Amino acid sequence: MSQFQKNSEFKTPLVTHIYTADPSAHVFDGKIYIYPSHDLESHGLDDGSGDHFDMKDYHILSMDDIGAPCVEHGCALHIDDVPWASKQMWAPDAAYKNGKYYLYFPAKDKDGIFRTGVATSLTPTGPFKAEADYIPGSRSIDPAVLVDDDGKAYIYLGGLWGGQLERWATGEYNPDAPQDKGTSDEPALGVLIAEMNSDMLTFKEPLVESKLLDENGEPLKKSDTDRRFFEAPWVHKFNGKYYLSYSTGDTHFLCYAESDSPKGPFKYKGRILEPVIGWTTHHSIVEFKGKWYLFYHDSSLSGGATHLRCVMFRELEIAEDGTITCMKPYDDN
Ligand code: FUB
Repeated sequence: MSQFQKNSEFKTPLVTHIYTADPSAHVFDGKIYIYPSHDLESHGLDDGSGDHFDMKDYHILSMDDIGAPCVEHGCALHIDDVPWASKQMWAPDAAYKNGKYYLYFPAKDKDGIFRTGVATSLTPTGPFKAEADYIPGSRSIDPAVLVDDDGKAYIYLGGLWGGQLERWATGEYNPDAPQDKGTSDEPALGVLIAEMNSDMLTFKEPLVESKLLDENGEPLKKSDTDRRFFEAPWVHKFNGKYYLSYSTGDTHFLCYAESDSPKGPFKYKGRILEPVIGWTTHHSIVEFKGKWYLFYHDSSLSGGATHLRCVMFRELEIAEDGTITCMKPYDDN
């Protein structure tokens, strides 16, 4: 065995009494906190609309150490306590700044449009209090927030199909925009990025789309479904560079791209994880005690139900130049 811990030790769901997904892991005060979606049984159709992901609250997980028991801290925020939201509390993220913890989450507003909400707490496990309205200028799904070493914070978000990113392709909301099925050679839609104001509650500037670039510096095409951005953005910093990782959606890979700037442009570098059991793949990357970990989910706990998932983690191998070794989810690699 290398210096990397055997990943078979980690390949089990962190909790099994509830379904969890989309794990955003952070180290706060020397402990690992995981901010996942809380999957529920639903009556929505599994038809590409995302309606079968009908989540209503968030439950935060924590571990004192790698290998320590995982604690589930109860309901930290319920949709009934979010004045602007109507349904579908999807993949959240959290950040710490100004002595407070911030929970960022997507949900549909009363008009059925995905927006980003923010809620605050003095503790990492909540309960969180939601702001009265969604973040002005927000749209689509899967917010992830990076607080950089200089204290500046950036939000990354976006998701195709049920995540409605295509509906904003012109900058205006078009409910009739077709879903991108990956058949065109036009440039694929990219992740949306904005710097946050120092209050962490609002964007400092409008969201700007950042196209993912190929090895020649050209935007990845919509037809390049093995590499193009679909959803689940996450940014980690390693040796001064910024790494945007994301899901390719209908091809089910986790991939990553590199940039010298937190705002991109990001150049495609490779794959992180081969497809898992289930349709979606969504993750986060975090450093803890000098090692790097990939938190991710699959649908193994429910026997493969797309919308009933479970979160787990494994150690990630990252070379000095930032290259990440691609893993097969059911091997010990
Ligand atoms: O959990 C609902 C959605 O499924 C997330 O927002 C996507 O990233 C996908 O994991």
